[in-house]
Amino acid sequence: MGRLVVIEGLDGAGKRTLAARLTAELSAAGGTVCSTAFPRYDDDVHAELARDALYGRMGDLASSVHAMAVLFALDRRAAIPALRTDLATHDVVLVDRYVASNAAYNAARLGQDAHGEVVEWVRALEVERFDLPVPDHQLLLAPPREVAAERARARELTEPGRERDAYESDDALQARTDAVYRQLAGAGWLSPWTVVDGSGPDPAPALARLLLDGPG
Ligand code: NYM
Repeated sequence: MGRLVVIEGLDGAGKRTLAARLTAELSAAGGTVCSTAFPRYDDDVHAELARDALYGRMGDLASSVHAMAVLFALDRRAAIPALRTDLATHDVVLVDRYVASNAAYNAARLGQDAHGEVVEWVRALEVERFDLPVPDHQLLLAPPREVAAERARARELTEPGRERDAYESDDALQARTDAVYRQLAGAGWLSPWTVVDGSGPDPAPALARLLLDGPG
C-alpha cells in the first residue's frame, strides 16, 4: 500500500513546482509516484461549480462557507476510487491540496472563535462521513507570505487570461489562512506534518528521503 502525501500551502506558495521536484526525486530514488491535484476543475462538476462561485458567476454561492466547503469535499469524494487504485499501485501518491485546504481556508473565512469548530466539521464530513483516505504525511509549503503573494500576482501576468479568484485577491484572508495552516501543522492534524520554507535551497532531495524511509 502506497503512502498518501499531501502538499498544502497558500496560493502562490509553489506547490506545483514542489510536486514536480518531489516526483523527480522520488522516481530517481526508485519509488513509483503518481500525482493529482484538487480541485479537479476539469473532471468534476462540484469543482467546476466551486470555480464558478470563486469568480462570482454563481450568484451569492461563494458567500456561504459551508456550501463552498461541501463542493470541494464532494469533488474529493468522487475521487476516492481513483485514489484507492493509485495507492494500491504506487509507493507514493502525491496530492496538491486536500482536506486541510478546506479546513484552513474555510476556518480563516470565519472568526477566530469558529476555527476549531470548522476544522472539526470538515474532518467529520470528509474523513468520517465520506471515508476519504487519510494522509500519511502532509507538507506545508510556507515561504514568507510576501513571496507567495508576489508569485500569485506575477502569475496573473505570466499566465494570460488567469485572474486571481476571490480568495487569492484577499490579502487578509491569505494571512489568516497562513495562520490556520500553521496551527494544523503544529497540532499534527490528521497526520504528521513537515513545514517547508520554500524560499531556501531545493527541499526536494531531503523530503524524498524522509517520505521513502522516514517515520510518519
Ligand atoms: N480551496 C481549495 C478550498 O477552500 N477548499 C478545498 O478543499 C480546496 C481544494 O479554493 N484558493 C480553495 C483554495 C484556493 C481555491 O484552489 C482554489 P486553487 O488551488 O487556487 O485552484
